[in-house]
Amino acid sequence: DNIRQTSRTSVNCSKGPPFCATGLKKALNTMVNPIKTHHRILLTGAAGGLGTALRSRLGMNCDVLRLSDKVAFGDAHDSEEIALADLADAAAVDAAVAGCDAIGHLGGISVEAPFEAILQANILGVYHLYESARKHGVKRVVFASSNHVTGFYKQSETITADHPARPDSYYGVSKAFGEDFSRFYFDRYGIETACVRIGSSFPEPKDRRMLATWLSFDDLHRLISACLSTPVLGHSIVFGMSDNAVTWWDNSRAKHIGYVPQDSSDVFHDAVFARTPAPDLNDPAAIYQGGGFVKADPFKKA
Ligand code: NAI
Ligand code: 15L
Repeated sequence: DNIRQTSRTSVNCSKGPPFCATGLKKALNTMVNPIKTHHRILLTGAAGGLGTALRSRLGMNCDVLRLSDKVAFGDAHDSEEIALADLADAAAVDAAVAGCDAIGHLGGISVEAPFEAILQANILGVYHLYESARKHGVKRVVFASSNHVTGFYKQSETITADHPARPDSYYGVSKAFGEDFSRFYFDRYGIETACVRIGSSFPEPKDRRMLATWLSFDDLHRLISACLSTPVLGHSIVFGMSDNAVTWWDNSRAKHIGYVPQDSSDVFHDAVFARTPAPDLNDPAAIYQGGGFVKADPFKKA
């Protein structure tokens, strides 16, 4: 009944669709002010670290930025709306999604945690979000996936979006679920999603591993803007990283998005090396891309 009849393909292909990265697209991507592509964008996880960083930036992409989280975080500024919602609450999520034409889904548990908590926020939460998107006709979602979908690849390996998932945690499994779930909603209902496997997005890299995984806040915004504005997004997987000298990820399957990072962890290299000890090369946290997540204990009381 609601199956899209048009032929849709995954666009994680090296050639990309006809509209893929052109010089013009790249130029738009690197502009300070990205193009306004949407009327009302919903940003979940708005009270979190990345939500806070994006709040001041994503307003450029839309007329109205609707901010959602399960915790209160103050009042709406100009051109903002606030819609508090626990992602585990289907009705609250539905109310937050209604009236939006794109979603940046950053809400949820962002570290390893007991499975029951992950289940509510990250698994049921994704289901509620996409169901609401389907009901309300939202056509494009940027999903904050994570490098922990592939955290059990070694740091000596370079992977593309075509490598099978190797989650390193319940958390990583939940992000792999989100990637598969969004793939299903693309194939079945035509909702386009960029699954952004964010590396480590913080003001600065905190340790040596993050020199490879770092994504600046400005590059995160550039990447999300590119995902929102590219003519054909399809269902895409893209690694969220800045232009770091050392990297474990190959984004050649996401060229159609036209993301061109402008920042690099390289400027922090010497300072990070000076303040952090050399890693024990037998430590799983130094062997695998997921770092400490590969040995995190979800059963340990905080
Ligand atoms: P964060 O933990 O600072 O923010 C997550 C937000 O989600 C919080 O404000 C929290 O209140 C909210 N939240 C948690 N459970 C919820 C629920 N049941 N209902 C509604 N809201 C809920 O995390 P951060 O760093 O801002 O990350 C944002 C997103 O990006 C997360 O999905 C995370 O998994 C993903 N990500 C972040 C990375 C990073 O380096 N910061 C790396 C990879 C992925
Ligand atoms: C993530 O997925 C987490 O949300 C973030 O807090 C960092 O730990 C990041 O990965 C990382 O791998 O550095």
